[in-house]
Amino acid sequence: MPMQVEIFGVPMDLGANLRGVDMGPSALRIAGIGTKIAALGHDLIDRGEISLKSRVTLPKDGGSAKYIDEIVEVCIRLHDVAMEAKRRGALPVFLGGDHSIAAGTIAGVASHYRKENEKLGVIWFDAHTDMNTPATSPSGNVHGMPLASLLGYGSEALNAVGGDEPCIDPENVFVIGARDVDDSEKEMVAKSGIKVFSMKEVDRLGMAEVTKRAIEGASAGTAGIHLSFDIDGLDPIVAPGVGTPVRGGISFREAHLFMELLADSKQLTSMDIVELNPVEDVRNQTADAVVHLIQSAFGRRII
Ligand SMILES: [Mn+2]
Repeated sequence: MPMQVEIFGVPMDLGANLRGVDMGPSALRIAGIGTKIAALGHDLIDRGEISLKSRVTLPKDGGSAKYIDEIVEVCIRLHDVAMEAKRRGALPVFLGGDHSIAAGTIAGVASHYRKENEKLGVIWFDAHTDMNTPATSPSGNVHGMPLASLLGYGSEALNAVGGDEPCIDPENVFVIGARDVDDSEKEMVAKSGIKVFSMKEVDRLGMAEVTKRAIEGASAGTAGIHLSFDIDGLDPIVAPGVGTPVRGGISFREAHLFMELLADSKQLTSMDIVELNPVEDVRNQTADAVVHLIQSAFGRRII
C-alpha cells in the first residue's frame, strides 16, 4: 500500500549534552533514507530542515532544564508541522536531532487526531525512559524529559505544547528496550501508568511477544501508533553512533523483527528517528543500519 511519506530534518542539539546530533539528519540522508523509502513504492517528499537557533549563538545554560525556552519554541513549530503533515494525509518522519523534539512531533500528531476525537498510541524505542523532569533530572538535559512532558509532568511550558491536557494516554504508551533508568524515573514510570518492556522482558518474552503486546496496547482504542525511535535503543555493537550508548541493547535482528511486525500491523501514523551522533560513528555505519531497519517499517519484506 503506497503511502505519502514526508521527511523533516530537525538538527536540534540543545537537549543533549554531547554536540554532534545536529548532524543526524545529514547522515541519515547520506545513508539514503529518502530514496530507500521511495524504492518501496511510497510517494516521498523531503521537506528539508526545520530552522532553529544554533547553540553557538546562545549563552551557555546550566539550569535544571537547559535551553528550555528555545526547545519549547522549536517544539511549538514541530507541533504545527506535524499537524499539517497529518492533515495532508501524509506519514511524517522526523529526523533528529536529540529526543527533545518528540515533545513537539507527538503533540502535533496527537492534536490532529484529537480534533477527530481520536487518541494516539506511542511506542518509545529507547535505552532510557526519558521520564525525567526538571526537578528530577541529574543533568538538566531536556532529551531525558520528553516522555514525561507528553504525559503532563515537568516543565509547564513544554507540557503546554499542543494544549493543556496531556497529549497521550498512559495506557497506550509502551517503552521498549530500556536498560538505563534513573531511580527518579522508576518512580515516574510507576506513577504515570505507562508500560515499560525493559531488556529483561525482551530477553524473557522475546521480541516477537514484546512487540505484539506493545502494538496491541498502543493501538487499542487509538487511531494508530507513533514510533519514537531512539537509536540508542539498539545495542552499541549495531549502533555506536549515539551520544549515550548503553551495552546490552536490542540486536539488529530483534529490531528488524520489531519493524516488520509494526509494518504488518498497518498502525504506523508517524515517526521520529533521533539521537544519531555522527561524531561518535565510524563510516556512517549507524545511519546505514538504521535506514535498513526503517525500510522494514515501511514494508520491505524478505519474501
Ligand atoms: Mn530517548
